[in-house]
Amino acid sequence: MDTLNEISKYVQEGQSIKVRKLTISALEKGYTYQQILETLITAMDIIGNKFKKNKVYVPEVLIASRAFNIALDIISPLVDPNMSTYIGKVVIGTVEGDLHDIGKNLVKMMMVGTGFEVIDLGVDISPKKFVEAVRKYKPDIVAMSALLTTTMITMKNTIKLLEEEGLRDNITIFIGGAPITSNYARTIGADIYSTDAASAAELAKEIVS
Ligand code: B1M
Repeated sequence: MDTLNEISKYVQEGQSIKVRKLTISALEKGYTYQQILETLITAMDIIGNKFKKNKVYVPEVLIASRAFNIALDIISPLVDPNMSTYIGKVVIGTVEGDLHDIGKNLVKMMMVGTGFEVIDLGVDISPKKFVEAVRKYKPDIVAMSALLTTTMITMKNTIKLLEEEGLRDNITIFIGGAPITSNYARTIGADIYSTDAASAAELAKEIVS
């Protein structure tokens, strides 16, 4: 089995230590970060489909996600921009009540690679925390991710609170995540929406330049 197939297998099995070693080894062998990323995303797709069909359950998905994020941490520095390409500042987080962070981490990685300074607030971020972060960091863009139909509503609450606090006008609100659509983005007053991490970074770049 080649190294990429092994990474896929062990991500699916949630074997973080093996995934860490194999990711480092894959880079040493000359695999690109894009090849490794593709492998990781495919492995999560496989797990996601099994989850949907009740062939695996939350604990298995959770450990697979941990293994995914460990590998992502290893490859992320490879897409760091050099400082001269700095194009703007983004505050990013997964919305309140939502613990899904893989998509958010990918968006962050691609945005960093495009030249943004990204302040990652983490998961389960309430409207109040987004507002505090906007006051503190003065970003160009507030990026919110949601994976649950039950949590996407808090994006609307965050935009509302930013408006109430007089902070909405100077920032671009960017939203995304599996249940989000362009229609939903329009309805809640977000400025941009994208379906995937690569286009998220490209759109964000267009907005600030
Ligand atoms: Co959850 N989960 N989960 N889960 N989980 C989903 C989302 C689900 C679709 C599974 C299913 O098929 N039933 C379902 C949601 C149903 C719904 O709301 N319609 C679901 C559920 C129900 C739940 C729980 C309620 C399960 C339970 O407890 N019974 C629970 C909720 C916990 C909570 O958040 N409060 C739960 C828990 C979990 C785990 C903790 C086990 C784990 C998350 C671990 C982690 O993230 N660290 C997990 C996972 C991994 C999944 C699936 C399997 C995979 C999600 C993922 O990471 N995909 C997911 C099923 C699926 O999607 N097939 C599922 C890979 C990732 C690359 O894609 O995040 O979509 P994604 O990101 C994409 C785009 O959406 C976009 O870019 C990325 C690709 O480039 N994108 C953005 C994302 N954010 C963006 C932001 C942007 C722009 C683009 O701009 C700002």
